[in-house]
Amino acid sequence: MSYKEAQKKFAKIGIDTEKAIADLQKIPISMHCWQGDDVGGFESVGGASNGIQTTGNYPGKATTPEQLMADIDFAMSLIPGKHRVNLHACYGIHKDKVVDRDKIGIEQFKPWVAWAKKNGYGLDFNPTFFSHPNMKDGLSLSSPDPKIREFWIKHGIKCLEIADYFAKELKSTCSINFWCPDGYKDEPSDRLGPRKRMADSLDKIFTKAKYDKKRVFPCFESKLFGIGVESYTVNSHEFVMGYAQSRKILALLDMGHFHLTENVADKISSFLMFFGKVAFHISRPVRWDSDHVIRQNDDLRAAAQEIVKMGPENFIIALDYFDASICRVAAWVLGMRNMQKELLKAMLTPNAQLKKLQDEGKFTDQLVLQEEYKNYPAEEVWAEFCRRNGLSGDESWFAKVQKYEKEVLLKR
Ligand code: RNT
Ligand code: ZN
Repeated sequence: MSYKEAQKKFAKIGIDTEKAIADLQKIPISMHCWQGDDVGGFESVGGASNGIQTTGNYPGKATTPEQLMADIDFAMSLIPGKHRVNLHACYGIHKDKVVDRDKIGIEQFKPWVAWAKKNGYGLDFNPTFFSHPNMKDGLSLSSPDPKIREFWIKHGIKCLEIADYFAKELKSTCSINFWCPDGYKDEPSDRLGPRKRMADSLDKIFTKAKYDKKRVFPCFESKLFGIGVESYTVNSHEFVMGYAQSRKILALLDMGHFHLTENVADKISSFLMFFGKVAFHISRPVRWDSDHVIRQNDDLRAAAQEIVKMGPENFIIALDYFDASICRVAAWVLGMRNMQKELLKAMLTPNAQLKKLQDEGKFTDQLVLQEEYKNYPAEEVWAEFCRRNGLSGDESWFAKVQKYEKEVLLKR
């Protein structure tokens, strides 16, 4: 089937494929730098630790800023549209001596900004509350030790200032996401104390930091449990919802941070109603929050459908996975394109018609059409979208990654 034929078929159910292509072009996705080096960063050679871990030892990972930037550029060249890059504080670029997290500043991020400007990327940011000796007993902002809290409060303040610098320099709003792995492996005796300390530390960060609220969007990410913190996480879903709502910041939903039977897509409309904007980590849990590359599965489809129905401009869409067992560049490109494909499929669904059927109580019609519309020729529209971006819609991007792998990645 040609694009023209697909266009006609969609037109019959009231879908304008040209509008879908134009709308998809406008959706930036924040691509996570940390898939490129297994959340390693440039402060030490130790790798990710203290509440975060990767599995796999696939060859070719980036170990210097230049390599990581080159890999991101290469991946971006195979992804249609203009996108953003999501950095973590541990990716600061240090000259001779590593500047500790409580003292980092724009100096360590100037090369990133220069690179982003050159390539037309927006930048998002994250303080790094892991892979550091000051994660005492697995706690950061909620530690009972005031010195430990003080260190991490300073880090949070510095990071908000760096985010403000990104937004100002790149003339593009910057979302900054706070995720702290704080929690306990076994049943704690006190569940309230750590949460009170967490709230107090965050309040200090948000009141002391100098940043422009119009261009910097702080987000706060919840998590049900983590490896090593199976019994209690300070920043549970309820804690995050309450804190974010009362302090007027955004709550961030990570698809991998809930019970596996929970429908994360169902949460989106409630978030939108009460926060106005939704920050999202698109990930794929497999048994635990194992950070596999996102696939075109039912969960991703459902999330994309909600994003499209609620208005993509109301979302901060960021990917978050880090598979160290496969080619990292392929992992980026595949995930980004999968996200875009699902957004496009959602745009090609006659949602107004289906909504009407729901409101009229015509549930048989709704079910039948929901299923039948899944098989409409979205691939043709995707291929056309890619063509207009100078790319091919099929798997031929992968041969290019394999060539890059042979010529660049495996020579490292
Ligand atoms: C971890 C959280 C968090 C991290 C990144 C690296 O469970 O999902 O978002 O993945 O900050
Ligand atoms: Zn996340």
